Amino acid sequence: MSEQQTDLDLVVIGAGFAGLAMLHRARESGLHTRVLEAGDGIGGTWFWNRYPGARTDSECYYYCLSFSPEVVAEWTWSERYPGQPEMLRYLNFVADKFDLKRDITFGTRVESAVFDEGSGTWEVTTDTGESVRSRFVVTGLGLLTEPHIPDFPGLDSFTGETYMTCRWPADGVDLSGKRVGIIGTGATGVQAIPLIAQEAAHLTVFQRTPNYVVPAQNRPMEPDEIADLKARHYEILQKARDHSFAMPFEPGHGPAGDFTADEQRQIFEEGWKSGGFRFLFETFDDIIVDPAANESAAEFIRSKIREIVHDPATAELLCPKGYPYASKRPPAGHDYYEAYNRDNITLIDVGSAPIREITPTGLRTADASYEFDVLVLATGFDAVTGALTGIDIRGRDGLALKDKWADGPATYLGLTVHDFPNLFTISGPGSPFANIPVCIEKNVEWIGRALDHAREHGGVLEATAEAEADWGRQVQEVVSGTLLPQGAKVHSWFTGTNIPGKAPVVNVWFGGANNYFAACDTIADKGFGGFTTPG
Ligand code: NA7
Repeated sequence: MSEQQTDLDLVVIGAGFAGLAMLHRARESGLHTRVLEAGDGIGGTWFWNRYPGARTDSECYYYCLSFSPEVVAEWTWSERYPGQPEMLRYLNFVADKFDLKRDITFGTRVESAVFDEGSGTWEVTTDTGESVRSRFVVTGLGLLTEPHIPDFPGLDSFTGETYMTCRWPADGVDLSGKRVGIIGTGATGVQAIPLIAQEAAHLTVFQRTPNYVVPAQNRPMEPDEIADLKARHYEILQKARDHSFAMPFEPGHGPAGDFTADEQRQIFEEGWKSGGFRFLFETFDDIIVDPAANESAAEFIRSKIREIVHDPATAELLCPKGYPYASKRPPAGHDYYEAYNRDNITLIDVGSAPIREITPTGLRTADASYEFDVLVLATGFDAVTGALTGIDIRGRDGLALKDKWADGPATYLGLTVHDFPNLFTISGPGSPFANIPVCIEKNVEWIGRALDHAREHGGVLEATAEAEADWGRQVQEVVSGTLLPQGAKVHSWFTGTNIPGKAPVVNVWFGGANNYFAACDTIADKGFGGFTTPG
């Protein structure tokens, strides 16, 4: 028997960065809110991804929440790129400071959310048999949530231990003395491989597509630096909000073509030393739009790989070719290429000889068999849409979101969907892929205003079909001027092509996070054009 509760203003799905920020904002508007969270604790991405080496790829002082000056003042980061345990401690610090957990129900997976036209409310049901009725629903499901496990024949026949990086046991895994095989060299695999190699007796890496990995250049944070960053936090935040990828970076040196090859190399060297995304955004301004600039950056990275990796055949296998740098989400490395100089690591190219099956003792590719005791799957996510379509969300006339999105997602601002009134999707498809916490907080601010507006105008806010179609056109148009769509041919989650059968469309906004924030603010300032309300 399901219990029914009818007195909620807002149900928030997910208790990661987005859910926590939304709950805090909703309380400011006096909304009776409940957060439903599948995990047994808060954290979302940082709750689930506990694999060795899991850490942020953005620097700590802008990969954080800004809504509370007290939190900014009181929390002190230890590393430039915090590890997963530190991120989880941070989010718990925020949640505890504002007593957020009292409104969060853990261990509760939302199975469906159905709009009832008669009452203008949503009925949300969970895997614990509960049913709650609410005027508004906000999803804070994350972009990279729904795990992708490739359909390898024989996966169940493996007699050793199998672990997904994104479901790594909280108590860790003892890999000492074991032969490990890992499939996947995306941002996750790139973080995990050096650490697994340190622990395991032997590590075999199965790589389908080599990535362009720039070292993150992690280091401890210094006390003076921390004090300075805290003092300037809101200035830094504004700088991030003014940046196309929501990072408080300096502009690049201009177009790469304005510089000689030697000058370019010197600037790339500086970017390499700065680390991570600074290499992409602070070297030249045209790397993601100009093929020649991109190839210069790509060739610089290849030269580094050849310099670092001693075995020339392994180095060549690690060199990405045939697709532009950053057209797949580029990982940040922590002694990644250096790991291949160990004598207990072997790199196998499963791009040219694909994995045919998992066997009881390992796996078989098109041309060889490999044995190991532990299989690690770092095979990515059904990104952006997967977590949303995994819930049976139904709008007007019983329309299922997954049917509406069968040929690709359609949203207005990545935040709302025509025919799904009062449903808001933080970081939904068509919103920016950029430094996520900054994007989340802008989304939350906007949704907070939208909820206030809806309550003042009849209680229902819905995107028009025209506004949604126009936004969809803009999402596709802005990306067509970049090299990013070319990543589609090498299974990029930006374009859905990492998932067999998924509609191959760009599902994030690449027209600049700054431009997106401005567009959202303008729409709210002008009274929510592109939306209908009853009154
Ligand atoms: P990614 O970046 O999607 O990487 C998944 C990896 O798994 C990638 O190397 C894939 O190769 C590999 N993969 C997937 N399916 C297969 C099959 N069938 N055979 C061999 N290899 C396969 O996910 P991550 O978790 O690493 O990173 C996700 C995001 O998290 C990242 O972008 C950051 O934003 C944080 P492929 O490259 O597709 O050839």
